[in-house]
Amino acid sequence: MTDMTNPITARSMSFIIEGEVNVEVTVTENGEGGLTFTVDVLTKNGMIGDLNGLFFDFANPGLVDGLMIDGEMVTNTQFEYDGVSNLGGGVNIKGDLINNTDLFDAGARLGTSGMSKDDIQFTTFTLTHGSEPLTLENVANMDFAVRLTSVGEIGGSRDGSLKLGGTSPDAPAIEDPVDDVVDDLPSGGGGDLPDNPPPGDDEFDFGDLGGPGDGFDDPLLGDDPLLGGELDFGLSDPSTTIDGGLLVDNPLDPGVITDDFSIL
Ligand SMILES: [Ca+2]
Ligand SMILES: [Ca+2]
Repeated sequence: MTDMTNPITARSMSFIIEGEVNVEVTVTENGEGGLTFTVDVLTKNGMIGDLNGLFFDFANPGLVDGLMIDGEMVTNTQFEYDGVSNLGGGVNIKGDLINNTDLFDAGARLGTSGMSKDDIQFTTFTLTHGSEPLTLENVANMDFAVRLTSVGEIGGSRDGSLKLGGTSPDAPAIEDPVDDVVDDLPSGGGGDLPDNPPPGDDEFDFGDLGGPGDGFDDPLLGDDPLLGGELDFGLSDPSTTIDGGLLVDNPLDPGVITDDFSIL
């Protein structure tokens, strides 16, 4: 189940590949590390077409080989950096929209060519990677192309075909819906506690504050009152674990962690 409550993993962007028909592509982070694509043929001047394939560039060359596409109408896929131009069955883009130095990196063939078996004006598929989560940045500002056959007036002969190209936009900014002292604090602090939480913040994460020597530099132990600080998260949290064992701060030997609970 996609967690739609987290905008960080549910960003979406849409753009239109324009031509004799327009094709709207929407890419949405699915909350599980995948990108859900929808491809929608928008009727233009009474014209429609059968979607045959979508080609696109991918920002990270190192991830291309691990990509996968899954969708009900997907009948073939290819992934090869600068190596995808022909998905078979006449679904190719070679020589029309691209130069030979930047071929497409990914392609999904959709249904069968022509409208006789499937007349696809809308479809969806999911792009994932075998080991890495994907974000919109992977497909933002990338070249896209769409292949259509059976292009023509609705109800007419529909004997045209199209190869259309376009470019995806910037990925929308990641919103910061949860006030988080770590990224809301000014950078380069010297380790002093801020006087108050920044507006909208309701808690601090002392373990992440400052750097070495600031008195808050151990996220497990927190600061130690015997060393002049005010807080001791190690004592207040006996469940703190290192390598699976229970450890506590030793009040008799400040700063030293131990698994000896008798000292408490
Ligand atoms: Ca490329
Ligand atoms: Ca078809």
